[in-house]
Amino acid sequence: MYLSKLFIPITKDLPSEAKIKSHQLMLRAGMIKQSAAGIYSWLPLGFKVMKKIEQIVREEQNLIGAQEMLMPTIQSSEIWKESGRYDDYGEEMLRIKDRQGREMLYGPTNEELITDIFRASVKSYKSLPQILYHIQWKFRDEVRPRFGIMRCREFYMKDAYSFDLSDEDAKKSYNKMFYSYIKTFNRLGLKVIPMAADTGPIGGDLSHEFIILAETGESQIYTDKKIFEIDVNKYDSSDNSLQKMREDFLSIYTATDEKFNEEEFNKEVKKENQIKMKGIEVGHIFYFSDKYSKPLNCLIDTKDGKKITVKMGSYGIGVSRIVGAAIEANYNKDIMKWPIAISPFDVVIIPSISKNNKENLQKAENIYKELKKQNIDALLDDVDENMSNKFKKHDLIGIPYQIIIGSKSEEDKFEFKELNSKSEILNLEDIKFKLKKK
Ligand code: 5CA
Repeated sequence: MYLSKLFIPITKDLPSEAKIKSHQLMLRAGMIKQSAAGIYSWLPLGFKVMKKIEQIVREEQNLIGAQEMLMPTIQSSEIWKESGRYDDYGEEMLRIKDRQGREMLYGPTNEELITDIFRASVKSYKSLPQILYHIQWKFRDEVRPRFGIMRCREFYMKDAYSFDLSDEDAKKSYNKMFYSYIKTFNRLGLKVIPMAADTGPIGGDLSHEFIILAETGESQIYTDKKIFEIDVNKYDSSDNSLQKMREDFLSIYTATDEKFNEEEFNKEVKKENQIKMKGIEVGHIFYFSDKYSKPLNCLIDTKDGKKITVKMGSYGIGVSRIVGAAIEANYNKDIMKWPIAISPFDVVIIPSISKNNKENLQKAENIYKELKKQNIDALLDDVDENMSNKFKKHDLIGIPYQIIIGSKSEEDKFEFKELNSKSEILNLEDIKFKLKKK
């Protein structure tokens, strides 16, 4: 993509409510545009990042055997009345009447709808276990939407639902999802901490939040650095291995404000390992047994002819929130550096251009074509402006690698720079090799 063709309305003017780095950066780099309070349009650059996150989430869900489907955003109130949550959900639920006067709602989550689909389709123990998921917009009428897309009203979520015959099996599904989440966030290039959590309006008695450390987070976190040393690749998806993984995580001190105990923390965690920081919740998993299947009468025939309620859990990832969280975790001293897996482009080519010297642009175009052949997604900054402005702009866009064609480059060697590190002078073959390795 040539930068001159990219729809990227970079702006300097920021609204006063843009208080945190990610909100400011996303507006300034033209990634999103607010269309109403807590409701945003995703412009090409922001959309591209979000789609990359979505695809990694999808691939990791598929790897544990979860099956993708798609449920609508608009739901009927009937099933919510059956579960008892139509009244409980309160003002956070956006309620709509259709032309027949039927009560509808914009889904804030899908436990009821998926249970309704399941009870109509599955009757026998032979069809279990199952994990179904979709990636769909949700609406929650937050009292105080803030921080841009981090706490907004309309947001994009991956929500998965597991169905099992027994509570014991349901906990195995829960462990599988726990494992998948750690792998997902590792692939996204984000350091995540699983924390035992309260279940809130979703319910149940077992729940974990997945938190990314960032000063602007809403949750206070206390933990031990050792948590980042657990290598999830040493486990596999067998029940025993997953149980061991859960125990290994459990053995390390983690607490939010509500559960924090200073004395315990100092006893269990060495001073130099102590982390006391704010964090952003990017995922949340719940095990709630038959909280929904019971009122919705979702019954399964067992092998010995009995009828039992199906045991369930639900598992959310805030796909759109992760875009902001990744910025909060990586934007430092006015320089943004995307983790390569979710960067909007793999590399940006920045030629120094002037009206009477088009030679650098020509070189840049040749490099661009070469990279394209190798499936390397490059952005070519063909805009005619001075290099210092260009660098400022790219500090904002945050593509982690730059090929600079200017005063330091030679006939067939170019300046190759990873953001926040020293540059090297390399020929194109070496640059391609380096980029391919990333
Ligand atoms: N049904 C369950 C799991 S599928 C559920 O809805 N869980 S949740 O309420 O914790 O939401 C899942 C994830 O969505 C959260 O971890 C968070 O990352 C994201 N999320 C929740 N509310 C918002 C919001 N207002 N704006 C942006 N993202 C949000």
